[in-house]
Amino acid sequence: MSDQVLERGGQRTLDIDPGRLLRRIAELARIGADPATGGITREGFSAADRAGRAYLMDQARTAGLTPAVDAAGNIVIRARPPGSDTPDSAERQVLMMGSHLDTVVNGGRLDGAYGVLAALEVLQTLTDSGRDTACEPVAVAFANEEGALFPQPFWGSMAVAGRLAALPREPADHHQRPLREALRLAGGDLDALGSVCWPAGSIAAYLELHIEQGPVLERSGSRIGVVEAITGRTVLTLDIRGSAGHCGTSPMTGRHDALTAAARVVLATEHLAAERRLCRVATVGRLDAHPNTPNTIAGAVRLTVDLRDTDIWRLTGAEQALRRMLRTVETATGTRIEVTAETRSDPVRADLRLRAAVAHAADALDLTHEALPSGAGHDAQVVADLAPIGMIFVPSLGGISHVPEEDSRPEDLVAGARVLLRTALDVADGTVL
Ligand code: HGY
Ligand code: MN
Ligand code: MN
Repeated sequence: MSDQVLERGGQRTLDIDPGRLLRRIAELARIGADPATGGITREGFSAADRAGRAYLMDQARTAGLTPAVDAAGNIVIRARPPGSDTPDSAERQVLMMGSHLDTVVNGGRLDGAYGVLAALEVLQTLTDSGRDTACEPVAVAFANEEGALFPQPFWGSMAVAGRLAALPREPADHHQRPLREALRLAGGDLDALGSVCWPAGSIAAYLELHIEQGPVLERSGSRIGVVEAITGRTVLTLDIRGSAGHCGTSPMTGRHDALTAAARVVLATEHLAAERRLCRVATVGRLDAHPNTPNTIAGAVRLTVDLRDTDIWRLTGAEQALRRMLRTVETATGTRIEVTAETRSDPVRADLRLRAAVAHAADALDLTHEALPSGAGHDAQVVADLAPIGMIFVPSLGGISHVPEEDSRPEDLVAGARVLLRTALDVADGTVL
């Protein structure tokens, strides 16, 4: 039962149901799992992602909660059907908790999924307890946070924050398949994105529980991470257009080889961060060549650039340096390079009051904790447009993530969810903000 009590120094408080949380994490991890690699692939708006979303909504209904899908494909889970609130409760602000269900390709079972299932567990625990709270707790699974198939990362949280009003182009996946149908199959509607935006002031706070995905907590031995800031992130899609041709009959001079142009871009992107240190990290993670045939000169290449830094001016400067470099590559290779900004997410700082609440909750649970920045991006940095944000980390074994070996100790997963519950209780009771 979720209303187990947790005795802590004599104090009796509400507790989650650890077995139920760990069971759901294990069940969800089977969806999109590749037995050959042990990795999980549930790219945003893919069939596997839809299966993971269906699992979450089934669990919510079985728990007596009400899941709903908004036009961007976000899953919003409430204790009662929308509109069924009593007049006074209808005015209540929301305490939003959540993360994302979609994964990278061949990724891990915890990135995103842990935070969503912990949010569900906390919502279920609070609802079952029958407590009246000043804020209405809500659990959210943001759609397509990773941008693994449709390369607009933070898609769902950007819609909630009203950032998708003017789409740079008709969203399509890396194979040019339009998003419209995939979004519809997930319950969304590309023509109704404006309805997804939450009104200013409607969210009292947003809390996201997540694995650290880095080595800091494991090395220090702290059980809980109190996130102080989230890195800024710029994700660009580059379309390089050259001239395809026969690789045997085309002389080396006069070629407009899109793949050699791409190679220059890949190495120059690494150079921006590794040698020139213009930003903290710079990565080309995906590259699709066309026609991608051994004996044909590539006529077109699409690749992604991911730049990160905690300083917005360094991030901006790195992007400008990249764009200057692209002009040089165009001239040297006779290709044209078109740049689309998929997302520019500023670095954000967590709310000091929420940081203090997370630290207080960890103390109450006798859990050691430390403040640390996040090198990973999170929906929280977009929701920060609308509300104060707080993030809670638990240690990642080996400090690795986005790989099948991504893992955390069960006791840490439970501890993190307990900190989320205790923090949510304080925020929902109106004693924090
Ligand atoms: O890329 C990131 O930092 C996150 O995993 N989406
Ligand atoms: Mn991730
Ligand atoms: Mn994540």
